[in-house]
Amino acid sequence: MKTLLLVDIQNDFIPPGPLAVPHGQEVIAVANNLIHKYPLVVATQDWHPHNHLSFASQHPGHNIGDLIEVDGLPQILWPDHCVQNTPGAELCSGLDKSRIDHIICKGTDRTIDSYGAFFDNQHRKETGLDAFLKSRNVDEIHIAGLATDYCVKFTALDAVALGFKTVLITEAVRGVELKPGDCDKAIKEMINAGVRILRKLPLDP
Ligand code: VGL
Ligand code: ZN
Repeated sequence: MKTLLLVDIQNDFIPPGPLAVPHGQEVIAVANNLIHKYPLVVATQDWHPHNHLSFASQHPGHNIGDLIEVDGLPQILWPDHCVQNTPGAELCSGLDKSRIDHIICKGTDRTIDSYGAFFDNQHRKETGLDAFLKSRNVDEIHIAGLATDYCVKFTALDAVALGFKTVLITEAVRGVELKPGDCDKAIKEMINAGVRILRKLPLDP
């Protein structure tokens, strides 16, 4: 069984959100088309407490984009984003939510960031996505959403490592690209790990 995984298609990641992914809004229409082509659709939400330690605002003297250490792990500092129960954390208003079967929240622990949909960044805690997909006999995951060089990448790498056939649909993802080339690099990493790349789904017969 196949599932479509919609990664972090949330208001704060779409222009003019605080952590807007350039052209992020373009994935909404693509996702709305894809949603009808899968028997199961799962969405993730970045879902941070207001004082999450990935926020630059929690580290006086540091700026957005700085790389620091939190709890012994490297951490890029982001603008405040996807704070639990705020409009910015909601799935984008244009996204067709009626066909989303299950939602996974991540990044809920103040002290640790969580780019991937399966685990936090230390692989200490699971989000429940693996167990949910296995309970539905899912063996193949097709990934769409934001951001190619962070959450999408880590989700795809973890999916392969967990034994899922994993497909990245490139027309349905966009990246942050803090440094030029980050998205290409992320896609190469995914290919090397065994992720299949599909530009778009084949047209209906
Ligand atoms: C993400 C940065 C911080 C993402 C989440 O969804 O790619 N990026 N939090
Ligand atoms: Zn986040």
